[in-house]
Amino acid sequence: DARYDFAAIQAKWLPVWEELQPFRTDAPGDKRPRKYVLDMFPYPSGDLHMGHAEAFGFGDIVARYWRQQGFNVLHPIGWDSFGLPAENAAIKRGIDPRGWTYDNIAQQKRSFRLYAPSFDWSRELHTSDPEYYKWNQWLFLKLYEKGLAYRKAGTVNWCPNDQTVLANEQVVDGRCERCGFLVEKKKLTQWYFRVTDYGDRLLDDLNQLEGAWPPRVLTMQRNWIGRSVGADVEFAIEGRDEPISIYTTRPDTLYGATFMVVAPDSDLAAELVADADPAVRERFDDYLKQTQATTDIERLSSDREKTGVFLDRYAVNPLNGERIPIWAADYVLADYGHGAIMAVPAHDQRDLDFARAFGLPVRVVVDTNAPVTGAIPIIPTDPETGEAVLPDDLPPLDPAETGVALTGDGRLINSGPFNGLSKNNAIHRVIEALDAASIGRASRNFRLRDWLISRQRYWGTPIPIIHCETCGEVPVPEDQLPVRLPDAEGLDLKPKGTSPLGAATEWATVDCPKCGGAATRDSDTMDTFVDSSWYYLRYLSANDDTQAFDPAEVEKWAPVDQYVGGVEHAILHLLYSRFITKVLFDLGYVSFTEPFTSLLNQGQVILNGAAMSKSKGNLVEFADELRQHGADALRVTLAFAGPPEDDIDWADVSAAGSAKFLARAWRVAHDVTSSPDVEWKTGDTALRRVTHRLLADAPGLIESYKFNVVVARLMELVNATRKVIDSGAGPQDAAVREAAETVTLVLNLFAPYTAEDMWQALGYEPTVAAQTWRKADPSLLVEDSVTAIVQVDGKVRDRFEVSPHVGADELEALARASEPVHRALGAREIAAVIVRAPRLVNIATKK
Ligand code: ANZ
Ligand code: ZN
Repeated sequence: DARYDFAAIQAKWLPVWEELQPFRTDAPGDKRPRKYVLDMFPYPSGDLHMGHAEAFGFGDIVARYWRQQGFNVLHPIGWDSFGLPAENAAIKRGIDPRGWTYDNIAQQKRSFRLYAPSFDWSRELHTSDPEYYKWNQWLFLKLYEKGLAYRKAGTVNWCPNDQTVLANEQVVDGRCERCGFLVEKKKLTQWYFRVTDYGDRLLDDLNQLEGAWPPRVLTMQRNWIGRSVGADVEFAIEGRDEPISIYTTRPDTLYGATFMVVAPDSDLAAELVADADPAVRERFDDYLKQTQATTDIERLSSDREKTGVFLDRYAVNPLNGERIPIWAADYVLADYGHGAIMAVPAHDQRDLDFARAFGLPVRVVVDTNAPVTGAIPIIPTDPETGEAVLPDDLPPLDPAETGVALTGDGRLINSGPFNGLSKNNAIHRVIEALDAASIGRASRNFRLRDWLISRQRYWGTPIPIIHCETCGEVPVPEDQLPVRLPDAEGLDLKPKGTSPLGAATEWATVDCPKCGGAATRDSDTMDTFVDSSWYYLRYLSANDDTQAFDPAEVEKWAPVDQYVGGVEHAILHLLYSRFITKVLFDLGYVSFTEPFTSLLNQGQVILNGAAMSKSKGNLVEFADELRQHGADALRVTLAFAGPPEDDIDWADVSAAGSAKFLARAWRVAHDVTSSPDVEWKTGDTALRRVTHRLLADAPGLIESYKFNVVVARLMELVNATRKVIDSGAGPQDAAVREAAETVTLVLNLFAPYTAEDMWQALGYEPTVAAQTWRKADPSLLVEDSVTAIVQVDGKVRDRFEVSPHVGADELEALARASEPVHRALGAREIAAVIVRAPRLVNIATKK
């Protein structure tokens, strides 16, 4: 009498699977259609944690499911193994980041093997291997050739404590994510990828993903890209040859522009005060310092008191010739639009707050009380006479007094030839007029910035550029890739504002590939988001040392059918992958423009309502859980906890309960006594119905990520099977075997070890994972029944269950065939039969 022992089952099947390698995808001549299921690859910062268990568990359900549906499924694994945590750990302990990284990879790998996702291990990759990062460099050069990788002096986030630039995502509430120091802005020469060139496509192509990506991710992407549509307008400046361009979304309000504001930290502001008198300059310099110590979030905040300085310069309104003062104020950002605005205080709240703070004029140019076509005006009445006051007669409330800007639609006033136009018409007409006079044009802007990809760090991909005094920037010739990272030994990795690689003199000193003269390597390394932007393609040719990826393999497998990962990557990683995919499309390397056809964001594993962390001391360790409950119970618990998108509170679930369920399922398979060649179409019909319902429903449920419902249905089937085994029909019933086999096949999605062991108990060879899904028998799928009533002369004589779709003829026939009805009728003759399918048959007899 065997007992369910997860550890023994794991130890039994792991070597069998490693021998069989059932998940390799490279068999020649494999004619099956293909699916590509991908989990976001892990960062090797320690052992795997519960979040990995969850995400990889879910990905594996999908991968195993498609395999059972007859697909050749690619489900690869690798490591995102460059990056700051390794370097910081190395600095702290005085060790090599390489050793730390690869030790962690080895640990995670051991845990993965035991957890047993259906990976194709033959494609394993590590982004920190030269075999991988060589192709990062290749990609960089492709972008460089296209003008999409460039170097510029720009304002960057700078942590004064860590002495390094920070990516936008490393700045949290204006502070350094790691040390908490206030982040400063600094002008540095850095490498960028020109993502903004792709702003329109990155935004518009999101429409293709509607319904296949979580709505909130689509929204986050849209907001991050932040396309705004408006116009550039040129303002002539007194005492300056060149006009100043401003960007506005409201060219219709141009007659209401009563002053201009430039960003204090823009080149333009510096130039405008260059010749100003000393008092003005001094005030400006003070204000600039204050601005530089202010975060963008503060600068953009609407409820902050407005500050600024007058620059003692004037611009000319291009439409009405009015002379307007130019101010510098921090609510205008240097790196958006042109870093300068026309201020229209009557219709823009920020401008109004500023005008009221400094006593600048406010002029209403859109009458927001006037009805515009299509809008139904609310007509107020005069409180004294009770008569309607026509909206045209109501003067708009004066923003200068109310402090509330008029931002709504309306009709133009105080605007010369544009008076009477609605806002939208006026926008078009003003742009036309500006265009005709060559002083403005339609334009748009993105919140999205170019991607700053250089890091002054050691543990990353060296940028394949050589700086030569004669030739300038020279790309490293492709046949000299990879530019290998020098050994960390002897290098000071501590952040000090310049790249540690620069100190590796022997490494950095090279001959210029163009002129042969003395030159130096670029010492920056790439943001690791570059590595992860295209790794999904590398899996397709992971062992190919002649190219980044084989276009023929890409054609076969990509794009990814199902991507699984955390919502923390909803913006940057996905945006960068989408960008690089579009670039590769434009370069002719791939034939699609979106990398991930559908996306599942799993929730977090939390504890007692709170996120788990080492510092809080509430960490549930994956390794402990694995040891205590086994891989299968863990997977089932995660799948059963609720919809996969929701957080899982580990305090509310029971891995022990899952283990009990698994033991019950396992027991059922071991109790089956009929042989595999039973007559399938026999046995307990009620049980067969439950079996076939599950076979029919599970595909739709899995495809809509309702994994928890499938587990619940499995539990139901196990219980129903147990009942029949313990009843008179017993373990030899064919329906019992059918049910047990179905449980095994479906359980393979959630609990592969248990399922494999059950499969063997049922008399089959490994592996159950290679078995195809069984088709439901439609005749066993009758829906719920309803009760039909038969009356004879108004008295109920019989009731029986029928299908809700029963036809009138069929129902009448059933009624006429009923024994009790026969008895009630006796010798009387039927006069009329009224049928109201499916619920009622009324029989009237002749009197
Ligand atoms: C005049 C105006 C009148 C504006 C009005 C708005 C309302 P989005 O939608 O975010 O693109 N703006 C332009 N460049 C700016 C900068 N560098 N820093 C801060 N603000 C800037 O917003 C575009 C609007 O934000 C522009 O339209 C401009 O103000 C301001 F009734 O121009 B508007
Ligand atoms: Zn040269």
